[in-house]
This record gives sequence, C-alpha cells and structure tokens, in this order.
Amino acid sequence: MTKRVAIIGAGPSGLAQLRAFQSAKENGEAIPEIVCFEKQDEWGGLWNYTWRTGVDQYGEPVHGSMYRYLWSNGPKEGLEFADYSFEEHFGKQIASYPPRAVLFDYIQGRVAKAGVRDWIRFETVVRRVEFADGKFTVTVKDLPNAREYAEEFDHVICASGHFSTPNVPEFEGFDTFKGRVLHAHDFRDALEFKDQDILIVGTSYSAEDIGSQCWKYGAKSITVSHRTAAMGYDWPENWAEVPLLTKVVGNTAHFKDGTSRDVDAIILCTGYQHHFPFMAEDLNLRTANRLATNGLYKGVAYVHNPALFYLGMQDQWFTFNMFDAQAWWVRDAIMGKIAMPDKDAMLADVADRVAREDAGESDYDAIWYQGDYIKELIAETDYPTFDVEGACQAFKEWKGHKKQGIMTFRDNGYKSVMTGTMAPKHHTPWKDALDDTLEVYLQN
Ligand code: FAD
Ligand code: NA7
Repeated sequence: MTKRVAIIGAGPSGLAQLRAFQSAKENGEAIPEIVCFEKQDEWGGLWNYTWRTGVDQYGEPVHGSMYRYLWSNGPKEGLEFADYSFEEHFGKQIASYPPRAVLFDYIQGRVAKAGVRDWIRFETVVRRVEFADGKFTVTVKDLPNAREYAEEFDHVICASGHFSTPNVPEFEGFDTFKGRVLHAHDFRDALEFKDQDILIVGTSYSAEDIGSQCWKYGAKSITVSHRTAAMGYDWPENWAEVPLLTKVVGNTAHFKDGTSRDVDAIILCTGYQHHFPFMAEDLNLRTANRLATNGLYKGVAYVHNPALFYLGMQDQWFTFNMFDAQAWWVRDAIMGKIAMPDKDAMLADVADRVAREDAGESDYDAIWYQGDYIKELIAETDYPTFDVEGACQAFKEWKGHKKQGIMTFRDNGYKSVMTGTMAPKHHTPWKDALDDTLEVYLQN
C-alpha cells in the first residue's frame, strides 16, 4: 500500500516539501501519495499579500502578516534555492533586497516548473489532527463548499508557519487611547501613518522594518519603546528610542524612565506565537521562537510521535534554503532512507541543540549555528550542496551594512553562492524607491 502524507500549508516550507517529493519522483523513485491542504486560495504563505485583516471571507483568521512596500529584510543571497537560482528564474542576476512581489514571483517559479500545483487542495483549512492505531486522522473543511471531511494519513507534515498569530500585550490606558492601536500582523500600508507621531513597542525585525517604512512614507516621528535593549542604530533625527511603555493617558505615552510623548498611533511589534489550534494535545508543538526548537529531533521530527514533522518552526536567519534542507530530510525519513533513532536519542539530540544555541554569545554565533544546521541536514540527503559559509558571510556583511546606515543597507549587493555572480546595484536607493512593483524593480 502506498503511504499517504498530509502537508499542512503551501507557504515556502510546504512548497519546499512538495518540490522535495517531486524531485524524488523525477529521479524515478516511488513516492508516497501527497495531499497538501492550504486554507488560502493561493500558494506562497506570507508572501501572498492580502489587504484583509482580522478574518477572511469565510470567517477564518487572516494568515497574512506582510504589508505593502515590504522589501526583503536580509540579502537574497542568504535565502536562494540551491536547485533554482534567481538567474534561472529572472533570466539575469537581480539586486539583493527584492520587494515582496519579486520574491513571491521567485517562490512560485520553482513550483510551477515542478508541476505540483495539483497536489494542493486550496481553500481547505485543517481543523483537527489526531493520532490513533498508527494513523493520523486529518479533518478539514472545504471552505467554498462548506463541506467538512476527514481522511487518514501515515504521516503529517505541519508547515503552517509561526509568524501569523500575534502576541498582543496590553498596556494601561489602551482602552481610552484616542488613536489606533494595532499589532504588526494587521499593519498594511505605511501611508496610513503619514504626518503622524507613531509609537512602536518592540525592537526586533518588525519594529525596525515597520518603523523604517513609516519613516520612508512620511511619518512625522517614530518613537520605539524597548523592554530589554534599544536597537542602537544611527537613526534619522525624527526617530527616538525610549524605555518600556508604562501607561497611556489620553494620547500621552509614558515610559519607564519618567519621560512621556504625545502620539497618534501605537503599533505593537511584539512578535508572534507558535499556534496550532488544529493539533490534538499530544501532537501540539510547544516552543519559544528560537533556533533550537523544543521537541523536534533534527529540528523537524516531533520527538513524542516521529511520524509527525514540523517544518520551518525555528527563528529564522536562513529561510527558503533552510526549509529546503528540512524538506529533503523529512522526505528521506518518510521514504525510509534515513533511520530514526529511539526516543531517548531524539531527546538527547534536542538537548544538545539547545545547549549549543545557549552557548552562543552573538548574532554571528547564531548565524553560523543555523548555517551548520543546514549543512548537517543536506549532508544526509541529495539536496544540492552549496556554499553555506558564503551565505553566512553575506549575512555578516549585511549586519555590517545595517550598522553603517540603517536606511541605506538595502542599497548594497552581494555575490550569489549558487551562481557566483555579483548582484547589480539597484537603480534607485531604497529610501527613494516608492514604487515596489516587480516591473520597476527589474529595470536594472
Ligand atoms: P508561512 O509563509 O506562514 O506559510 C504557512 C502557510 O500555511 C500559509 O499559506 C497558511 O495559509 C497555511 N496554513 C496555516 N494554517 C493552516 C490550516 N489550519 N490549514 C491549512 N493551511 C494553513 N523571510 C525572509 O526570508 N525574508 C524576509 O524579508 C522576510 N520578511 C518577513 C516579514 C514578515 C512581516 C514576516 C511575518 C515574516 C518574514 N519572513 C521573511 C519570514 C517568513 O517566515 C518566511 O519567509 C516564510 O514565509 C515562512 O514560510 P512557511 O511556509 O514556514 O510559513
Ligand atoms: P520577534 O523577533 O519575535 O520580536 C519580538 C519583539 O517584541 C522583541 O523585541 C520583544 O522584546 C518584544 N516584546 C515581546 N513581548 C513584549 C512585551 N510584552 N512588551 C514589550 N516588548 C515585547 O518578532 P518580530 O515580529 O519582530 O519578527 C518576526 C518575524 O517577522 C521575523 O522573522 C522577520 O523576518 C519578520 P524582547 O527583546 O524580548 O524584550
């Protein structure tokens, strides 16, 4: 009997899994029957932009956290697929920090070429995953037809992402604040905040990028409030970093150091939760957003039931090519080409990964830690090897460029570790490039 494998989500991770199985099929191997469930009507996950916030047309929570005018926050040379280069897709080398639409196009190119779209059931949300007698029962809802049904699978691969369910703290006075309070998940168009004084809570990627966007599109001032430490970049003069927000009185925000400011809007860039409401309790991954995920052998196999896999659940320096490394490894584990050890050995593997991550002291240690993880996985499969060290170096240069100029770092270019060619300089500095369409970006 052919094994049946369910994949939850057709974002970059789920699509990597489809491509992994399709490449084995292309090589003449007998692959399991694959069914990918995707609740949206299009593939690409977060990269499939939606104007919607809150709930969608079916009353389901909107998955999208990406906003208009989003440009890659790291160099594309760190995420390039080893089996499908940017040059193959665009017919030429392109600049290093593509806008969302350009990366969305690139992601789609590989899977369109692989011909795996038919393996996906779109507008089908996974409602429940349970395990009994050696099988998973996956209950889904076909949204347009309002039809709920269940099917049995030998394996489930959860690729539903973890930057979609917001972590939303409350601060005193939010209920009487006269402006808008929103989480980054619901941020869409920076022009909404033109000429406004905005307060951002949080200091990670969303805070930096949403603040930078609002600055680029004409916010009057940006104030960023930190719980642990300020970001410390050399910000423009209408940008300030302040300690943690303590309360809001009317439109005045008060901070831990006793200072205060009047603001028009508050954007909570306070991160996301790993949230799998469809998983039965014994299958539900519980982890913080970190590089060494809790409970996942080799970062992918659920130690309490290794017929279940989770993809892309790590905090991310590397993205697309790390999802590939994971997907190829999971494919080979499912196809019996990689042996799974006993539970004690899997738990020891997790503990070792956690300890090694904890021993790191800097962002550079974290980048190389994740690079080593990719190397470890691809050494066990036929995913094309690539110069992971070169990609780590691109990240290192990127960090240096951010220190040199937080509003100019996207004007730099790096060398592809897949094709060896240097990215051209983009035709317009990022701060002046208000049109982020694919057509305009590709005019190099
Ligand atoms: P997702 O992209 O989240 O895809 C998950 C998919 O699962 C979605 O299509 C969703 O609809 C589907 N799904 C969820 N639940 C269900 C269900 N119950 N049933 C059926 N389907 C379901 N990475 C970069 O490399 N560069 C960047 O510049 C960058 N910018 C980012 C900016 C933002 C604002 C965010 C939030 C993330 C950014 N990332 C970036 C990281 C991002 O996590 C990855 O690039 C990538 O999208 C992760 O892919 P994924 O497939 O794991 O998850
Ligand atoms: P992250 O990277 O998880 O960061 C969350 C930030 O929110 C971080 O600075 C936290 O501060 C801060 N935070 C969390 N809870 C609170 C509370 N209660 N009060 C104040 N500050 C808080 O999430 P991002 O959204 O920035 O990035 C996620 C992905 O989106 C990333 O991969 C990007 O590519 C895009 P801390 O430092 O813990 O004190």
